[in-house]
Amino acid sequence: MRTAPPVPDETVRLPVEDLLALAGRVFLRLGLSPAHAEAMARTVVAGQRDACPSHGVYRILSCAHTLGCARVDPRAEPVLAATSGAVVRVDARYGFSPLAFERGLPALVASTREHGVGALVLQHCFHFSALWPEVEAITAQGLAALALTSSHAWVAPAGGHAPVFGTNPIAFGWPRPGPHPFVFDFATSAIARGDLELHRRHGTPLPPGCGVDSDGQPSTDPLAVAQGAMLAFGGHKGSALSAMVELMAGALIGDWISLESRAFDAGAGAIPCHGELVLAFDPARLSGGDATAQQQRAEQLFQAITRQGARLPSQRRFEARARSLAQGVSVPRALYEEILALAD
Ligand code: NDP
Ligand code: PYC
Repeated sequence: MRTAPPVPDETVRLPVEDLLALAGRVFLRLGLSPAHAEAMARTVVAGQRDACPSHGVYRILSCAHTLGCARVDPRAEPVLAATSGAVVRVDARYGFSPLAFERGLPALVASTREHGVGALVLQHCFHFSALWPEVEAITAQGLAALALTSSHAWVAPAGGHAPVFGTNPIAFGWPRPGPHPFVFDFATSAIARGDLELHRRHGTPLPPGCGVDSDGQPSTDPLAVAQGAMLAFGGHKGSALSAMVELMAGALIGDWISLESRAFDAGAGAIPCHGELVLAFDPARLSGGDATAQQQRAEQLFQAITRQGARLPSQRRFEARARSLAQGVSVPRALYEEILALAD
């Protein structure tokens, strides 16, 4: 089921570098430190470049809103704690998450190479991004990765009707020979909140099965669902996975679950504030000594999928990336003009 809203007809195309420069300028103008502005620009432009509109440059608007209403620190310097065993911990100190991830990545890679597995714990961050840029940064180092984060309590548990869970994405990456890793990254809700917001912005209905209104009745009206509850994908299975994300990326790491993040927000509608857990695995260390057989098995699996005409996750995204790099990144004109206005 395609849950993303239709892309508006009128678009502009910009070279990646130009869009990066514009996004960086806006973030600086909004008061971010240069390090945060650069990390944030890289993240939102990667999303736009890869045709992920819910986590592309549209997020500049939600960051601007958050800076106006929440206790985010736009200049917070993330603090990297001393590595303890295989665990690397970064306190984002209520800044945005991309810089905190970038600051923790080298220590995560080193820890994973040393122990075979590594864990990066991000705490106290305002988190708005897709997780695939993070798992791709890890697969680029020849490591496998699993990333989990909670959000605001927007999603009802299967069988219930009141929001408890965040949209709680799970992303996984496996390094492969060649330019692209195997990567998937999805919300455990039937639709990502970002896509719900875009449906609302464009005045289009949600696909059926994404949420209920405040009386618990099924609804395709994005506003009614925002005021009621979103639903997990796959019924009780998505609901259980979402609970796992709350436990692993919230309770386990000593940070907020989505109920707490939403309470902290107190109706402001800001970006959620919580933690993230990123796990990394060194295939060479875990293979039991036969890394070649390990890689062959993985490739055999991918071929068995693609040979029958099925596609691998992220293939659409990688194709969009190639297109954007060759022809420029497409941005809806109305959104582009809103972003330009923030730069002045
Ligand atoms: P989608 O449902 O769009 O895509 C999920 C994954 O499935 C992607 O890897 C996608 O690859 C793949 N896929 C889609 N269709 C197929 C297919 N036919 N065959 C094989 N693979 C397929 O993702 P969501 O809308 O659930 O999530 C979007 C983003 O929202 C994610 O990046 C997530 O991290 C982010 N998010 C962030 C949150 C946060 O708190 N920070 C909260 C919730 C979501 P492809 O992209 O190539 O289509
Ligand atoms: O799209 O569900 C979402 C989301 C929540 C926080 C960032 N993205």
